[in-house]
Amino acid sequence: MFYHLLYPLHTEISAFNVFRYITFRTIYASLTAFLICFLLGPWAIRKLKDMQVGQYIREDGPAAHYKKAGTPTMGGTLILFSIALSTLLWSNLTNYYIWIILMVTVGYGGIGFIDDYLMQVKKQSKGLSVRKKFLLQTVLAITTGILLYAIPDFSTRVTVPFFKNISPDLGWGYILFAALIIVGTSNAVNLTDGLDGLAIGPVIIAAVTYMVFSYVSGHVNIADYLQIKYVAGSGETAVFCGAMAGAGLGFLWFNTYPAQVFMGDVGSLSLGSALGTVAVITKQEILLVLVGGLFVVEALSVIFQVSFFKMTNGRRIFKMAPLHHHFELKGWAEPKVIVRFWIIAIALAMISMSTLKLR
Ligand code: 57M
Repeated sequence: MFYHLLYPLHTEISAFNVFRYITFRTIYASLTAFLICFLLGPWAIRKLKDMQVGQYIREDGPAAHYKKAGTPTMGGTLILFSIALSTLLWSNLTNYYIWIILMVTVGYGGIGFIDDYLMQVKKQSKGLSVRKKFLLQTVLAITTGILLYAIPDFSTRVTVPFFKNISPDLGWGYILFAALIIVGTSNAVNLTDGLDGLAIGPVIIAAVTYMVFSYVSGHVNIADYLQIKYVAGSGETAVFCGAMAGAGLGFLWFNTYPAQVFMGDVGSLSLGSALGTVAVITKQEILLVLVGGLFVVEALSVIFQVSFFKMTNGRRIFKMAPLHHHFELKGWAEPKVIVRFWIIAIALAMISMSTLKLR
């Protein structure tokens, strides 16, 4: 909004020229989202407590979690609000990608919100059924794929990290591919969200990584220099990524161990879907497996554990899945698991950035 209101005034006040720059707007989008989350956090936590949106803790989980009973959840509502407001304030609202990514993020947030609301407020033990949740996620992801496919110059080629000469063209199959990435990332972040700050930390790291990729893929000269796919208009999604990282930091202030609030499905599903969508828009789709490697490993630990459990009538590979529970049950203190997982996420982000040169 500032771009539309203030930049045109640069002819009279030359300082307003700064609103033209994506870099400037990205930094201020991060700060705005951070401040909204940070300042409204205490009020939001009080409100959630008043509404008795307290987390129920499963008795079959690690015993260390029993003391978390009653911690307010659905803090993701605040994250979503901060991201959306900050993006609307700082981005160029004529950019198609901004509306697509806002639609996906708010849409997935809505699915998570219904699930949380049924469980936490209406006290229905199951919330949305797994089937309904998956169906809604798939419909929204396929709609996103179609909207992107409909953009005349949007490429249906897939970028393969480290191999600049390999980029298979999926044609209309790209719609399904994009949907798979969005649904997969959303659920993987959801599975990771089981320790204080465990999901939001790597979400911030991935958002910052994709902020860089958004900027370079949307800059014709830099994209050409780095020999990566140029996506006209994708630079603006850097503003969204900045808002996501800022909101994440503001939320982490309250979600860090010992957490005063959890994000709930409204947070985890929406943040995961946002990362998946940015990866698709910037044409760095497969790279997300590396950038979000931690989410992938957590999801794989569940797939292997559940398959092995079923095949062997109750035997396990890990002490408990997802993987973070395994380390907790091995006796690692919760903050140790969290920080070590963050360290891995940072290392993976650095390797991912290196693909800009190693190709
Ligand atoms: C969400 N949710 C947390 C909170 C958060 C198929 C199966 C593996 C699925 C998996 C599952 O349901 N995962 C999805 C995980 C829950 O957190 C809430 O959920 C929101 C995210 N959706 O925002 O509202 C608990 O996680 C802890 N937590 C924190 N700090 C945070 O910042 O400590 C969350 C956020 C919270 C809190 O304790 O209550 C969760 O874990 O439920 N299921 C599991 O993860 C279960 N695994 C399991 O059953 N494994 C089996 C295999 C055979 C399937 C096994 O390995 O034996 C575990 N989760 C729990 N108990 N709670 C194990 C049992």
